[in-house]
Amino acid sequence: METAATDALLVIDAQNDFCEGGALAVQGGAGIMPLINRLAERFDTVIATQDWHTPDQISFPSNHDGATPFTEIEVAYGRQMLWPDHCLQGTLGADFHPDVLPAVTKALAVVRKGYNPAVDSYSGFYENDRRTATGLAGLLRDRGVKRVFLCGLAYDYCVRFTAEDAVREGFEAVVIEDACRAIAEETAAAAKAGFAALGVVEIAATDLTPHS
Ligand code: VGL
Ligand code: ZN
Repeated sequence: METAATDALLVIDAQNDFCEGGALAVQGGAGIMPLINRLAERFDTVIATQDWHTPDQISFPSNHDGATPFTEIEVAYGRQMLWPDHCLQGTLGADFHPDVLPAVTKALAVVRKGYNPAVDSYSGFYENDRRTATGLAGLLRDRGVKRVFLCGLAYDYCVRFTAEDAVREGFEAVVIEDACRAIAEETAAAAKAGFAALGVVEIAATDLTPHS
């Protein structure tokens, strides 16, 4: 698959808290950073997302009496998974992983998400209420982007929701599978099914050839 000038690489939540030793560590998370840097070199447009929560974030167990992480609660916009408190604004855990700095340096924008305490946000396009837009779609359109390639963390949550919203927003979406890592097997399988249903394409990094 050849890249085009109208492609963008979306680097999803390549942050310390999603890597080994972080608050919501994804197995193998840090290991994909060198590949993400190599990918970023091949795209004219790179945009990063950054999970960016306040302490009163609704998906934090610490804000619900007796709640445990990885269980679901009912909130105003539907069911919401509780996650270990993570990616607190201004903390080391919310920083980009040091190994991905070349890609983040190349990024023309960092789109932050999850900063609304009452609504979690997996997708880089919309908060989990599915109504509040981050502005990413407009940014991409204004730049003439037609197709987005996705990499980062986590495959089964923020990569998945961003890829699916990209298609809903009228972009082609291509997930670079070996440049992602998932939180859990079962949700990774659900992501795959969702991708197939919505027309999100999956490739390996080696399938990519840069445009001239
Ligand atoms: C993510 C759960 C909570 C992600 C972020 O980046 O996939 N998952 N916050
Ligand atoms: Zn989060």
